[in-house]
Amino acid sequence: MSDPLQPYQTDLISKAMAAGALKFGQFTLKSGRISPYFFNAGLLSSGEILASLASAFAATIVSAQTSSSSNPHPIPQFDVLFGPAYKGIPFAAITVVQLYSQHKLSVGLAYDRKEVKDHGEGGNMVGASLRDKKVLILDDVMTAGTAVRAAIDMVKKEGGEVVGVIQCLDREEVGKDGVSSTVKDVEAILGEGRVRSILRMRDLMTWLEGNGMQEELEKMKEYRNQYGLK
Ligand code: OMP
Repeated sequence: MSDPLQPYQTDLISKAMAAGALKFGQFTLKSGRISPYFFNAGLLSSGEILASLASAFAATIVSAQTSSSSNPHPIPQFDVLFGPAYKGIPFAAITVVQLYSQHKLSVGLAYDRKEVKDHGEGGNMVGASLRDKKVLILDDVMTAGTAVRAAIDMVKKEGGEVVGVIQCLDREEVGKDGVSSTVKDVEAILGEGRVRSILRMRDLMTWLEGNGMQEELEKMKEYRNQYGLK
């Protein structure tokens, strides 16, 4: 079904389950789809779990940048990590620290605010300038790609070049038209191999299988048949 899980993936899934951030049941998504699972990244909210998340994000970025036969389209070097409001902000912040402390990679941090500030420095961007910079976007979940497209537009508007997108969870779903792949659509804008994630839906299914959660796995299969990548 999927590659074996990396230790950092298993660690993150187990901790997300324990924190209630990953739930199985019935949930209505932003897209209106009724899903048998939901990932609420806002509940990844303790020092212990954020440490796991930071190391998983940093490991995923570094491996995405390493060229090999299994990674023929590596993500290029970048200057700034951009975390869209709100959940992307703390996640990008912990990841720039981890990239520096664990991988000796120093990049800038930038994020937006949803409310435009009309005094002081003004505008809605905070942190490192994006102008003429290579920018990697980091966010929590991708379903139909609406949130990530908005972030790409924001970076471009600020004069940055988006070199890739990194998500905590790629739900591996088709786009709003019900046919196209969300990842492929975004990669059509950014280039092949430019969208990466720590976890994909198939990894959650592998985890469910390994943990004997058969009922949840069956519901995931049904959902994938309806909205998953064809
Ligand atoms: P798209 O904009 O359709 O890609 O959906 C991504 C957004 O959906 C995320 O930024 C969340 O706001 C929300 N979401 C989750 O947080 N977790 C999920 O498991 C599913 C969704 C969702 O509504 O699709």
